[in-house]
Amino acid sequence: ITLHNLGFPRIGPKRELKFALEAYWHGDLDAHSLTDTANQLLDAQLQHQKNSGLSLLPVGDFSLYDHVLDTSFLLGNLPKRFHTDQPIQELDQYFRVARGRSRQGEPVSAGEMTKWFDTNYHYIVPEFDTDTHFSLHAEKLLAQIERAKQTGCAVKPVILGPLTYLWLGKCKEASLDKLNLLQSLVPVYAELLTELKNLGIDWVQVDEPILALDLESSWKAAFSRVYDQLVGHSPNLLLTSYFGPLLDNLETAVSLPVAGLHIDAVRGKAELPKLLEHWPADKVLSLGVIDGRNIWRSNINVLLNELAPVYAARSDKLWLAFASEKLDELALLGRALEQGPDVVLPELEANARAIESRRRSAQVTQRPVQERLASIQPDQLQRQSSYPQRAALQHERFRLPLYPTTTIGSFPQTAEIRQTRLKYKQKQLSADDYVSAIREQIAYAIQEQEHYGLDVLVHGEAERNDMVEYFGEQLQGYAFTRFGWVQSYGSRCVKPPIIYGDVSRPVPMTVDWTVYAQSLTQKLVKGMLTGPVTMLQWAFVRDDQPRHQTALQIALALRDEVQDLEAAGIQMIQVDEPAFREGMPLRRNDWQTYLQQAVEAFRLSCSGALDSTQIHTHMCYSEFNGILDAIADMDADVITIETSRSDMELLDAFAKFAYPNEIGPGVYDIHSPNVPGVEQMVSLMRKASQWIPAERLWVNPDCGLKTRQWNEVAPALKNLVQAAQQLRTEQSTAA
Ligand code: THG
Ligand code: ZN
Repeated sequence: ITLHNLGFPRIGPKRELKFALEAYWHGDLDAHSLTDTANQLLDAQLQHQKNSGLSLLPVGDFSLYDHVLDTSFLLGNLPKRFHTDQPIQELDQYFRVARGRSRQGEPVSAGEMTKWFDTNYHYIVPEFDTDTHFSLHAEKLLAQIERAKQTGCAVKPVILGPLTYLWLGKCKEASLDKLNLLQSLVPVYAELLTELKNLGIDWVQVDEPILALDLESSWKAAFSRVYDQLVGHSPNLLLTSYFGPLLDNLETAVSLPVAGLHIDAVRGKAELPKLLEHWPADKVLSLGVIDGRNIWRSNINVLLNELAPVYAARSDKLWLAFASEKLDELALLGRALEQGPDVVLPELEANARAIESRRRSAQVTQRPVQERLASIQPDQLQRQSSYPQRAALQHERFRLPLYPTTTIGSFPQTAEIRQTRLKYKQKQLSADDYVSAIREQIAYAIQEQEHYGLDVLVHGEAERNDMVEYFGEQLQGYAFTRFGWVQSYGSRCVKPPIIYGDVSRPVPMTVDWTVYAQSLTQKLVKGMLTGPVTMLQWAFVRDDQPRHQTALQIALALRDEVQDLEAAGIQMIQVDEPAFREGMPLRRNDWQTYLQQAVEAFRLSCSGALDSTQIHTHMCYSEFNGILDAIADMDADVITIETSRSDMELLDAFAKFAYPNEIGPGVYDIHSPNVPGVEQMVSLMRKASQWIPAERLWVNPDCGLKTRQWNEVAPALKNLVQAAQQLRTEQSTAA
């Protein structure tokens, strides 16, 4: 049996890559040292995989920022705005596209970022236009292959397939059919594969995860055209699909002339019999049998029972794979299949005991939570009055100017703030001293915001490590890891909490900090919560009850928090749902159920608020096409969204849909260190006001500011306030 994995976490067990990158960007590390660190990490990762007994090592999955961006470089596809006559180091050119600037260079708009399928990972969107042509730049990949060969193991290069690459990209010209680009793209892939063959590579993993999506027939048809052209002078190709079952793409995938096919046998388990029925005897079938999307231990004994007949029927052409760390489970499974379960009986028994003890744990069930869940009433799922009625009350109460300004919630997480939290966690700081230190930070954030002239303030979230982890830490039913880092984008990582049991809120979670912030200012302070859909989506969720049930438990806890904030005098409360869109199932067939349940959970968390309390929500990087009715159905009074990197294009959809409530389209791209100018923001808002009436527009950055520094935030927000003032003046002279 061949054991392999599809890729390996690249950031390093202690986030070594993150720290090296950030040091490089700050000018504390030179290019040579960054490359050194990256190579050391890569070597360690390869060694680790080798030691786990893999038969094939993946290479090409490692990246300094993002593997889709690497593919754009590999294929020579850089947007024109990055072309420059200046001599520029390749590394700096790379970070210009990723971050909108090189180490010292002039700012440039960064490549757009968007979510990678239904995950919390973001990739840099390839850009295409009618002039796009491709050329091969494989030096980096070839160098990595050389390094991997040093291990003495067989090496399996991993590349993003041509169809998925095109599918992920974006055309600046609407008239361009991306599939037409295949003509110039496929020869470049062919050239690459020929080179790999000349290097003596036996297998190449070609990732085509779009096979887990609903594809139009033109895209399905393109698969056979493309792969017919590619197989000729290539090493063996392992066409690789993941993120879900193949469903209607199964015939397409099976009929391709490639030497092997990898499928997601966790989410796609149900179609395994059908696949085996059609399976050609000479073709490799690789099964992704270990869940890479969750942390729960695999039930090896069950897997073994399922796989034993498959193995018996076709042992020579069966591969088993896992995409990340649980390589030991994979090794155990491989040995049990090959040598028989008796050889590894103690390990199998230990696995069974662990599974059983989790099932029986008394920590999992909380009766009162389940009873409350069972007695949810329909009136708990809607606000007392409709939006127009609430808006009238709220506007009367708040008396905000036209184009009110606000921020999304977080302010810079300075080294000092991180130190404070760390010291408190390590008990080097007493609870009293911790509270004073955080209060000082809150006071500073409030004072700064007043100074910039913002209309609606926030407390700044100095007490929060992460918007999901922070709440999880205060809820029952949650557990945490110390080093369970997952890359989110570039150097940014998150540590998803683990939901293992029924969720409840022992005590209020945000009330003290928010009330303190409000006590410091005459302006309104917005309370700041993370919504139930996002709390669920960004955690490792228990797999022993339906996800929706867990979402509703979280929603009930948040509902209590909303009511406590309100009772403490807070008049605006933001319930963030940045993961709302990413939680969407990949297949259209499953959307309706998801959306209905997601909206229900959100509404359960907010609808306890009075009409005169303004509920905000926020979403990042969302593609709203097709889900606007659900977004409207959430019935938040105000929604702030990401639009700045996409030039307000998104608002077109909101306007066509006639979105009924208030919107704050982000005008400041906070993912880049660049400071936006007043004119730039005014012109974005002018564009917005062509689509949405000015009375329903807010002016704000497009996400939280925790990753920025105060010296970037201060000029940017002053400009933002000035932009709003200019818009008000324009509006009143026009009237
Ligand atoms: N939290 C979680 N997921 C997210 C976001 C989040 N996904 C989407 C979006 N926000 C991604 N953005 C970020 C922004 C900043 C950070 C992570 C994701 C970040 N992380 C710290 C770091 O990398 O240094 C570590 C966090 C910590 O200190 O605990 O700053 O906000 N769950
Ligand atoms: Zn955001």
